[in-house]
Amino acid sequence: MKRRNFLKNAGMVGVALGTAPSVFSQTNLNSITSKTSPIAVATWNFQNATKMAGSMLYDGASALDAVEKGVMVEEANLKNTTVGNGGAPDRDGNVTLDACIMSPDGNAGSVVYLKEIEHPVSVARKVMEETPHVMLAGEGALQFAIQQGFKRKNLLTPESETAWKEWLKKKEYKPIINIENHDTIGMLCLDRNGDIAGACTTSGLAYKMNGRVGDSPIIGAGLYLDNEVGGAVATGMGEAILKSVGSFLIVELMRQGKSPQEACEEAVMRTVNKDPDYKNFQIAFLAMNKAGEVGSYCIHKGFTYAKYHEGENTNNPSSSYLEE
Ligand code: SD4
Repeated sequence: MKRRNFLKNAGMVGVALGTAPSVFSQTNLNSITSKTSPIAVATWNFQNATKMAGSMLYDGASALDAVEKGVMVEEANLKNTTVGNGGAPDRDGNVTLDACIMSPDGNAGSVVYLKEIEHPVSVARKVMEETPHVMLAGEGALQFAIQQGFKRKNLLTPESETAWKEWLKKKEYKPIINIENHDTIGMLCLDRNGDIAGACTTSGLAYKMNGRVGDSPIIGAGLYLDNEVGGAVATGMGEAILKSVGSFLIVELMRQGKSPQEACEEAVMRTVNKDPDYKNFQIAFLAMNKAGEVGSYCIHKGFTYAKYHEGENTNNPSSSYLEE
């Protein structure tokens, strides 16, 4: 019955398969997904990123290549103070970056507390492809990046430095919902073969404690996917997302037959029901299943996601638990 719901939700009634989604044969998967045209979705209004990834997908690129190049657009964007170059520093003035990537075969790579490298997502991909590990941190991650040919760069822009010095005058650590700390990019791509890949990259919460790592580079929290089911990404207060392992939860709920929308709603409600402080922070999830259905949900109004599909690049408001 649950499997039937999954197929129904995915708009594929009539595709008769005798097994649960988790055990679909590759042949059946391919026949399902070849009906879906490529899609790129990303947290927030990052239409330059979805355009990059989406056009690559339509040109035949793999989901993995498209998702990496897509999020790199924001890593290089100096105006985005929550990702990559130009990211806000921690309270001691260090710009430390977190990123992860997952490929359709279930492989994953991640870097945390990486300094001086503009494209942490590409280092995460190298961790995935060139090492026996999933995650590298701090000094080790930097050493590895340099060995792989990445160049060191000062990522603290004069603008970010000025803002940080201004912050130091009061040292008030209070993320403002949807305004401060608002531009982490999590992206999911579905390619022509029907394969899904995902990435998530951030400089984390502005003026965080030195050493703090959020949800974004943690497989299962900031990003999770299973190529037999779909994927999910998260943005917002990383501590809350870490505690619910939200992206993993969403993928497992989709596996059980929930639509991406229903799964995102249930994940947000876990936090709302358990954390009495939920009105004081934002969390948001974005999910896509194998049929290209997309869902999103957040606590506070204001979260949007970008979507590139069949030449159309759009910004889409997410529904929210609270109306204000
Ligand atoms: C973090 N989730 O480090 C990230 C912050 C974020 O948009 O999403 N900002 O907690």
